[in-house]
Amino acid sequence: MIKAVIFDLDGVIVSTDEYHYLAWKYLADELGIPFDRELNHKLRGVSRLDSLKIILQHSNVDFADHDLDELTDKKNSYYKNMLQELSARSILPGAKELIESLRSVKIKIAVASSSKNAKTILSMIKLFDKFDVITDGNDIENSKPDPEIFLLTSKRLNVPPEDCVVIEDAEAGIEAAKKSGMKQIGIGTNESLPNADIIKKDLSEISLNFILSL
Ligand code: B16
Ligand code: MG
Repeated sequence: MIKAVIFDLDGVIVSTDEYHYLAWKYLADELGIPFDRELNHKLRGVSRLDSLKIILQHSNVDFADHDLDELTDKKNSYYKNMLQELSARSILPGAKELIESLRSVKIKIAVASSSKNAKTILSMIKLFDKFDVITDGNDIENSKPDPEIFLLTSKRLNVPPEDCVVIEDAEAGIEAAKKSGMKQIGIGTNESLPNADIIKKDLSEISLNFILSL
């Protein structure tokens, strides 16, 4: 029986996935290397440094020619500038309603985000206090698709993996949830998340009864 729901943040609760895309696009254009939405999809749920490595690999540039820390810092500063526009209006459809209905029946809820900006974002959209546990990119060594973030979150929630369901928009996140032994719901389409057991367009398609039926 489901005792906890673990939400991804970017692209599930809040529309910051678009800012990640725009910030990487800005950096790639500056470097004169290719970057499009298809490649961006592979970066969902992946850490900042690993995302940069994927972008550089696709351009065949030599890593040694670049200071990777300088480039990830640049991308993060573009991204953080965009975050200034964030408000409660950036919360994606159905998120607030699902969070409130889970809280009303005392199902535990957590955020497990690869982002090191996750807590700032949750404060800005005024959802920080709603979760029993928030695990983010500062707490882990290995980002999704490694299961570390979900296993740590399950431990902090004191709920075993088999009683947790993960809601994710990333291929890397679905893979990480599977490896951790949790059920998963993909947010997207069958094409964007071919490995997810269940697919929903957004959180407005997920009811409390649906969660209880899993
Ligand atoms: P940051 P999630 C992930 O967040 C994003 O999907 C991914 O695009 C980003 O590279 C990663 O966080 C790191 O974010 O640069 O802010 O530390 O989807 O796991 O909530
Ligand atoms: Mg995501």
